[in-house]
Amino acid sequence: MTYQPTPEDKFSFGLWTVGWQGVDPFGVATRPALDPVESVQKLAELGAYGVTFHDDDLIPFGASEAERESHIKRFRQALDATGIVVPMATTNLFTHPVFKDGGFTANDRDVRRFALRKTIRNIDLAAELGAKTYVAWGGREGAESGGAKDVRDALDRMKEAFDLLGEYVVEQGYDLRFAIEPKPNEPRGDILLPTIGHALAFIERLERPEMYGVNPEVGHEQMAGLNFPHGIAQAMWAGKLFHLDLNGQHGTRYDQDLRFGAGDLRAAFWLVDLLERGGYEGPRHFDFKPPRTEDFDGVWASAAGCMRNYLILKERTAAFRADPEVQEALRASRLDELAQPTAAEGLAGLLADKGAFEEFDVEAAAERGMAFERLDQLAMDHLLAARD
Ligand SMILES: [Mn+2]
Repeated sequence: MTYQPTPEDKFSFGLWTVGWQGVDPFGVATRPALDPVESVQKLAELGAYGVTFHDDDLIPFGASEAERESHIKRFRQALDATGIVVPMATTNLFTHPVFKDGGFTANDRDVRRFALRKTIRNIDLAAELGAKTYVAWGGREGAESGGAKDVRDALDRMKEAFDLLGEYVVEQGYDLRFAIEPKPNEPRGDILLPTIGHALAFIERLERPEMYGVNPEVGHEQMAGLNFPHGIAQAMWAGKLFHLDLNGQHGTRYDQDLRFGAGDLRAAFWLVDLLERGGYEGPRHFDFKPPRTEDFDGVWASAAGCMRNYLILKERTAAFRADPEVQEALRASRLDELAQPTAAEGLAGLLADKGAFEEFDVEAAAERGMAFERLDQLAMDHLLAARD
């Protein structure tokens, strides 16, 4: 295996990932700005298929109409020349100081109206460039103190914003769906819709719930101490995994945005297993930050590493599933039984079945081992390539 990515692997990167200059709360930039055109060319060389962007990644905030057109034109030429596509776009509602208290849920009504218009403007561009998914990460939608935000009012405003955006997309006839990106904190002390579960529940309160799904990020769920593959599985089960952000994170600390495969490698193994077995057909999108220790060689090594690690894990999980000993171990752990309905014959049948209760040998069932440890060690052996 060479682990050489091709466009068929559907790997995509945000312009803001490889273009991150290394500005953090304690230090200034360690790398110069990267021209989006160069990013597109380099990502194409590395074997990626797509690039994504916030409006401000492509067109500097406050640019004139003429400047805007020229940035878009150059970008479009790079896309055409390389065959790189734009599967997703999103809005920056967090960098400019006007968004210090949020966009869709800012207490200032005029800021909320500006945020909606800024989003709508970039939705037009996203549709023009062929994007099918519009991501919304509300990084500044939150608070640092209890009295500062009436969360129920803020959720009303969040719903209002998404309903208006959905109405706009329907009116324009765009083939575009929204993906809400949860995050528990950072930059706000507490962010609204902090986890996949919160976002899934919120979506069901919208006027057109079918237009909205989630864009979960590995590190964001892990910052909340949650099991990312479990969250992804529930999003898939709900038909709501519209997009996802792959990266790496070491547990509950600041948002590390390490390259995919760094951080919790076992979670990454089970995630790739789930995506590849579960029929996820969307982009494998990387939202990471090449550490500020790196020069541009390190940036591209980091981007290549994201894709390489995905392909290695894809191979490792396929080998795990194909191994006859694993299949036997899965049966020993009764995964096939979990896939069977508990009472296919219906409630009456369950109530009439003495074997289910009156004559059930509770003690014998309690004594049965589940054989999960053997199964998990087989997974470890495959992950570490110790069974080849
Ligand atoms: Mn992140």
